[in-house]
Amino acid sequence: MAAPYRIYGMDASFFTQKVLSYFAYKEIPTAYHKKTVALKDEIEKKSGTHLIPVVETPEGGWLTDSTHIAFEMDRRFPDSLLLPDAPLARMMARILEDYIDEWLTLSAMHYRWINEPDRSLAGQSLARDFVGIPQDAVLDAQGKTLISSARDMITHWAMGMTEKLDCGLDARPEIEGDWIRLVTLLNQHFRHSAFLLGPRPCLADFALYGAVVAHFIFDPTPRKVATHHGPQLLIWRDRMHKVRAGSGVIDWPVIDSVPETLAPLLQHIAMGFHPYLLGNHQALSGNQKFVRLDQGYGVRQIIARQSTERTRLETAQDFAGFSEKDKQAVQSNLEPLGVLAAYTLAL
Ligand SMILES: N[C@@H](CCC(=O)N[C@@H](CS)C(=O)NCC(=O)O)C(=O)O
Repeated sequence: MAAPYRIYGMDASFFTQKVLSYFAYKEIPTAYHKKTVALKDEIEKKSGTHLIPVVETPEGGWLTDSTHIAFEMDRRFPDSLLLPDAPLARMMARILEDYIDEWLTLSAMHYRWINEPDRSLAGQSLARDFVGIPQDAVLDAQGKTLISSARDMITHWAMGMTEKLDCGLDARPEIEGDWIRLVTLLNQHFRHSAFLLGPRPCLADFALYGAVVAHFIFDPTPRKVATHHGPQLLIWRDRMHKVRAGSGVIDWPVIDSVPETLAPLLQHIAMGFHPYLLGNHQALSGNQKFVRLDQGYGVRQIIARQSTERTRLETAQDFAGFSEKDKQAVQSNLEPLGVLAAYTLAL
């Protein structure tokens, strides 16, 4: 059997579940390891990042960042590409993935850390992975002490992040209203479409799957919303869980206009995330530390993030590489929905 790709991450991690799911879809030989405290220093030294997940290739190289890892896996396993080449479908997939990776993470942090039942469940799970105690192992007194101090440390870190991202209690009406609307829009879309772009999953589906399984249906509070407003989202989750590229990957559908149920989802992204995306670009260009946003719920001050700007630029560069004819076709479809402006700033 071929040597596996080693994925180091944690169960209750958004990006770990995203990467695990597209490795499973592409049927890549994989060994999944928890990034425990015992392995932490060595992994961080070798991979060059403290973020999870990271992937060690069979030849001993290290890959980081779920989007970059996906591109590398597409290069190595081109029979099951995660992104379509057709310009409109490709841009929609990238816009959706950017939103899920860079904005939905704030909602995920909010729900996980502001309510005690969510905080406690997730804290336990992350602490067990960190300490290296299996999720279902019965804890003795020493185990309980270890888990409790790891949980306190993780919770302390998470509360600091929640503050920096201004996604704590003050942002509750905005973030929780947003989650209900998103679930409703996804429910409507998945009633008509097996995956985000039709019959075949794309990278944005795997990003959403990571978010859903690691956070939004793992954490009890957002799960209630998903169960109530999003039965189709749960059916899609089951479909994603099982989907494999297999020997016969379905062709990408021909998409020459925005599907009816995807248009409101893209507008939702334009109204919620893109003011931050544009503000983040301006803040970083002007050496400002924070992005100030007021979307009708009062001002939020969210830390400016280089990683989000890098993601924006990579998607913008993809668009810039299209032919003039393809650019026009994408523009005529996506500009009216408000999702292209952030990707057509001067590069
Ligand atoms: N852009 C990175 C993000 C990775 C990331 O933020 N991972 C989270 C866990 S889901 C993490 O390691 N957080 C720790 C931190 O931010 O310090 C990716 O796509 O892989």
